[in-house]
Amino acid sequence: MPTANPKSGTGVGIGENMRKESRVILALDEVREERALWVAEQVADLVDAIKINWPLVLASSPEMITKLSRLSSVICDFKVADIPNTVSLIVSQAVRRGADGVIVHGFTGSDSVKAAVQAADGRQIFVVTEMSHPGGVEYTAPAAESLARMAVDCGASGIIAPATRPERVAAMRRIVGDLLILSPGVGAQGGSASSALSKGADYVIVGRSIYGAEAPREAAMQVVREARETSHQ
Ligand code: O7M
Repeated sequence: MPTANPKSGTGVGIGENMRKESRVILALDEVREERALWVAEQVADLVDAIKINWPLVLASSPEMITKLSRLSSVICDFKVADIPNTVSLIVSQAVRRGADGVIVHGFTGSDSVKAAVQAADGRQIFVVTEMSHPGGVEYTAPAAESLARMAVDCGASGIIAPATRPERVAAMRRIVGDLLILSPGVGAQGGSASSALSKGADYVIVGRSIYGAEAPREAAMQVVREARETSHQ
């Protein structure tokens, strides 16, 4: 059975970095609000954070960020891509709602990424480098190395790199040193947790194969088991 409040149970509170235990982050793109909350409750003690993206925010309300933050660390995946002033406004509002981290695009340039880091006020900013879908090789892949270097220079906490191309995770690791690497594309997009983690990812991001499963807790446990086995190799 899920525990009541894993966030307080592990001492991860507002403004603190997310824990690193299972190394699995749930991408909660479920648009049925009730089911989304049920899935979150089912897996909150298993995953290190819950990532919320536009589908669930638009299907419910920004209040969902606050609700989820009572269960888990929350990363707002708004892939913010704008001028520094607008970036700063968006990041501040996400933090005000309870976000522990916010994901931004890097192609907007270093001034926008620095504005995000400043507005995050101690919370974590993650910068997208190469995207995991097939189209990610067209424009993001050629720029990924320089986006990763820029993320380091701007004081970001980490980057996003594709589990669908684990060798690219390894390439990004060589650039970012000990910055965090969060790796989406596991399961539904064809990537595996073990290959992304063994190539240098700190966390894998998993969506449909957990929240879309008939038994999300069992599905999450399966990924957590795979991640744990990889960590111990
Ligand atoms: O496991 P899935 O495919 O159902 O979900 C993957 C999640 O990761 C989903 O929320 C995507 O928006 C996100 N994502 C990618 O799939 N690919 C990327 O390159 C980047 C992200 C992401 O999280 O960016 C921060």
